[in-house]
Amino acid sequence: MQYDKDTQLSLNLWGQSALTSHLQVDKLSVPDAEIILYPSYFTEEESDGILQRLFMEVNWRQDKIKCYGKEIDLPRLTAWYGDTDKSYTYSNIVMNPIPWTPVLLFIKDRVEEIAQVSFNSVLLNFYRDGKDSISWHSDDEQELGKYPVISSVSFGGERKLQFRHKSNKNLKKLELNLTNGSLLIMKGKTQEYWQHQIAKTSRTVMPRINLTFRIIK
Ligand SMILES: O=C(O)CCC(=O)C(=O)O
Ligand SMILES: [Mn+2]
Repeated sequence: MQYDKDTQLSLNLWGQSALTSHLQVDKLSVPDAEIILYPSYFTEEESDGILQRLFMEVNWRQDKIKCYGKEIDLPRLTAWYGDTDKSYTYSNIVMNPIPWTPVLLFIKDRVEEIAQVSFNSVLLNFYRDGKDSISWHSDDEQELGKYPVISSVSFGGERKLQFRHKSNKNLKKLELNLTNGSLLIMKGKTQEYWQHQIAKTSRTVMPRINLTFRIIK
């Protein structure tokens, strides 16, 4: 699998606005997927401030899932915000969104600038330490439509996002470092052909908050 590091030049060929053309971008050359990573989309200063506010202001909840008939805590805290007429079912949990807050609207505006779509909801995950995780899955719920555009923003401790192809076992796993202030865009066939996860780690990692902006149809 190749991993292309594109620069501002190729981005301009893709029609990037002058406002964002200074950004470093890694456009991955992966079969059956469109994955674009901006490692420093938000500055460190912005990211640290946003992390504090999200930590304090978000209405974090501890959801449970059924596993072999037993109820267990999801290994992370979550929250669901967005346009209030859109509910969403996730791991058999029905999420009713809380209305947007100023800090979430600030992040949403910045992300939409580059994703060139309008998001109507965001799922937030809070990984308290290395024991928190999200296991292999695709963001392929029916409500998201066939080729969803998902913008994933990370603040706080760096974690690895892994990708594996669902059927082509010749393709190696792909691993991306999601740094403080990074923006990852997944679109096209990515969710149809690939799964992703944040595995647990025994390394000492700082708390991390991830937001995945989505469009619920
Ligand atoms: O925390 C991450 O980077 C991934 C989160 C994710 O995959 C999800 O919420 O669906
Ligand atoms: Mn996901």
